[in-house]
Amino acid sequence: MLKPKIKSYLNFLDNKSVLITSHALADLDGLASAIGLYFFLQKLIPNIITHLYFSKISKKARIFLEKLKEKFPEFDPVFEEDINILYFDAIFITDTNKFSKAGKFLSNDEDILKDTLIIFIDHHYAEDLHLKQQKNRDFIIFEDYTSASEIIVDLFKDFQISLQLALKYLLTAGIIIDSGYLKFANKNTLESMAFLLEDNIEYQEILSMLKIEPHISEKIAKIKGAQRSELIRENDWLIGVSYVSSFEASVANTLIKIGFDISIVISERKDEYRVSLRAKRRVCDQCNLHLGKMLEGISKDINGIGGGHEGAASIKISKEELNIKTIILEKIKEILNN
Ligand SMILES: [Mn+2]
Repeated sequence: MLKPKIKSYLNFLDNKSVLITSHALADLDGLASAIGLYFFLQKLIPNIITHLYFSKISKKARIFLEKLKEKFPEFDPVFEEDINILYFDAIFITDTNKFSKAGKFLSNDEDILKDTLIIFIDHHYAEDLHLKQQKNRDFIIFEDYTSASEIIVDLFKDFQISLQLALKYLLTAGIIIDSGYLKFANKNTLESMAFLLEDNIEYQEILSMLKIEPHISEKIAKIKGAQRSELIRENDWLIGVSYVSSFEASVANTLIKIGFDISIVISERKDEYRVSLRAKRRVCDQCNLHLGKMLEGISKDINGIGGGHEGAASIKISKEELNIKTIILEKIKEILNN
């Protein structure tokens, strides 16, 4: 499916100006898949004009990229500093399945871009989005992949295009992060890893490049989040609910590490709530719990933005919604009791 699809765009993309970007606050997988695609398209289509742009890059991704450039000074994907979105013939958005998740520089202007071809490349659950036929919109979605980086690896493989060493490091890092250090890996994840690690790549070196001592504020958030956590028992499942002012995702992971089966961490920001959820694989499997799908459903009811994976998802909602905790908890209990 991948190769024919890309082939169908070859003629169109020749001599065209193409923007490659990722979701808002690009993480390592977003960054790696976008940069990988940038080099792939350059090699595949000789006369394409590629532009890379990220409105914001997460700290972890930024630090990894800095370390990578130190190790490979010749690796230098060019990031645009300022772009005019109307300038491009096509826009690729990686690690993203819908417009609203792309950087704000795009999200405010979907109508303006109705004549621009936009291709989403993603591995997140996408409802029936990719089935909907929309003019100038295309979706390359592999829901069973643990990372968008793996889709890019497939592109290089399918078209037999070689990857520079630095890019292999970067894509490997993208896969490691999104697969939770391979905890959520499947056959495809490991095949992609094996392909990338063929050369003299030091896997352990990539792991150490990924290590960042958390800032003291994050460590405090984790500790406070754990201290404040409320234990709710539903059958034999232990649900942890906690409140922090930031680092909700990190705190949600911490709660799972200390023994909760499901964690819900609510962070009150200036004009919205951000809620991170995590669940152990066992509860997802046994109870058919898919946090991403669940939060997408809740989003529709209460007008939030939510989604994600089976065992890790998040939702943003306006502060007018006063009982977000109850809404999420009720939904989880309903699923656990089914
Ligand atoms: Mn991803």
